[in-house]
Amino acid sequence: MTGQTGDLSKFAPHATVVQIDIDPASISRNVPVAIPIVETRRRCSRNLLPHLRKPDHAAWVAETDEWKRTHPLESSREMAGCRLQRSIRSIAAAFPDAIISTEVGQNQMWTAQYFTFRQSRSFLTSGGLGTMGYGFPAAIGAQLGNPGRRVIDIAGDGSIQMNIQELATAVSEGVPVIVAISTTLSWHGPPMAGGLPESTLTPACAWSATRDARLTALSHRKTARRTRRIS
Ligand SMILES: Cc1ncc(C[n+]2csc(CCOP(=O)(O)OP(=O)(O)O)c2C)c(N)n1
Ligand SMILES: [Mg+2]
Repeated sequence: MTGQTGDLSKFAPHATVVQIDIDPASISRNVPVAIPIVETRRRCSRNLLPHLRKPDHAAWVAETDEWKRTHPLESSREMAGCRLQRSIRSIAAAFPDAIISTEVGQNQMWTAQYFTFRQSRSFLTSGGLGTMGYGFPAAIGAQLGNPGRRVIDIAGDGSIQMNIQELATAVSEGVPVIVAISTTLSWHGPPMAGGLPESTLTPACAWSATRDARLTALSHRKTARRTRRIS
């Protein structure tokens, strides 16, 4: 709740807000909460988990199934010019059992849609208040925890720069993660005065922005070579 909540007076108007925080000073700091709980996460989870009921999502799943039917992903012919999406499909074909992390942006959205995951608990992505720079350290952690699996960070050319210094960690620790960096021409940024030109919001423009996406895979070995060359 300390992040971007927009107009606070309109924040979740019908919700009963429960805030769990170890710091009493943070309770109701931004949004008035109905139920404050000052507790450590561990103790709180331990006490709350036994009371959770398994939710029934059948209606929601049926609704999303209907959306998938009425708005399917574009056919491969339609995405012929879209190299980023095709590259993600290629990565999925080459490494179908990989653990995938992403950064934030198109790299994340297209990966979520075009990487066909065969195993659960294999997708690490910073949803919600998504944080650029998440994917690479997440990949390093996943690789350390799963030495037998291929781990790939599908990154954007912007986000990778947030934690690119961790290449040194990957090399010095011998962590063989792959980083696939997509180079896009799309525009991101805070809202411009007067809003974005309408054309940049159209799907046609999104396609043309990704037409020029190029994907570069930096393997650990190449990275090590480069690092040696630099040092
Ligand atoms: C730390 C941080 N700063 C800013 C943002 C806002 N933001 C979301 S996506 C994005 C651009 C990401 O660019 P890139 O990594 O190249 O991804 P692409 O969309 O090109 O795949 C920005 C600035 C953010 N989510 N996190
Ligand atoms: Mg980019």
